[in-house]
Amino acid sequence: MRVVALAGGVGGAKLAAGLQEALPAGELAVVVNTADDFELWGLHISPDLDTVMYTLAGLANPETGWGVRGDTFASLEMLGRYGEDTWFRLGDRDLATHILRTARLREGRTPTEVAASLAGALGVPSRLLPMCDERVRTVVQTPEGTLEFQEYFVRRGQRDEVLAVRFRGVEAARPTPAVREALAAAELVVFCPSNPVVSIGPILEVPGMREALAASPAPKVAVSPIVGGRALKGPADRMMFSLGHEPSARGVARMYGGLVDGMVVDRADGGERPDVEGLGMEVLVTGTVMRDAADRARLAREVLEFGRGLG
Ligand code: FO1
Repeated sequence: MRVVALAGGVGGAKLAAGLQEALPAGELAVVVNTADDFELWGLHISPDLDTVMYTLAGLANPETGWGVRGDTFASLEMLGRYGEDTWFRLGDRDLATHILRTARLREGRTPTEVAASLAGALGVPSRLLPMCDERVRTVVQTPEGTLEFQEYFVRRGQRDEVLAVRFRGVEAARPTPAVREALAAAELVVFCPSNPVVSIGPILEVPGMREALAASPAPKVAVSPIVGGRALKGPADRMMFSLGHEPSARGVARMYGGLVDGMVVDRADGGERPDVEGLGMEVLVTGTVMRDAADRARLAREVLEFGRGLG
């Protein structure tokens, strides 16, 4: 079954890994948010692409979900000695990825080509697809002013109230041919449990993406990243609330209204089933919290089965 997953960072990567395990090699393509990308010391950093890549390669740090397992921070310590601000924790092994990505982009390769070659070298059997090849940057408007995404997310620890979110440059972006082909050939599209505002949001905002999704004959299923009114990780719940969305599985379903045929909600939110069904969606109620590899494999199998039933 050819599956396309839309994913942001850690939560999305976990379900993508479960899907990869449940499917024959080569049947999964993951379309990844690249609006969190930024530059540091002249290096191009793609946090969500790398989080998904390391997770699919079995290399991710299990404690954080991002970065490389067992990584060391000698380079960062040295940068600190030079007086540099080291708030963004780049590990030594992780740095190799950024060095190579940056070099290849400077040689004129596209982000799609670079992602494919890096993931291929790490033995990832799935296709890792940046949402677009153009440069898109999430900026967050807060009471303290406009912040770059990683400034808001990592440096300031997501403490600011989010008044608005913008994806700079998105107007000029387009889904890549690889993304279009994957969607056209898909038999199921899965919206991973990633932040609907800043992870899945930018993917959907790429002009032409909603049309490509609508044109795909595949059923579409979303897994709610909100469980019991709370985001499992990160600021999705507070962000949804301050932007006028209800922080609930139902609220996520409303945001995806008209785009998905089915919603997977946690048992804690089973009571929201009638409201989600009222939006014209089928609902699967199950355990959605992925604590370990067994959880993500089970959830992935259930999502695939649910999706097949919608087809
Ligand atoms: N997230 C953090 O909270 N702190 C960090 O220091 C940090 C470093 C980092 C390095 C490489 C990488 O690929 C990701 C990293 N992340 C870090 C995660 C990442 O910035 C965010 O989780 C995403 O952008 C949100 O999806």
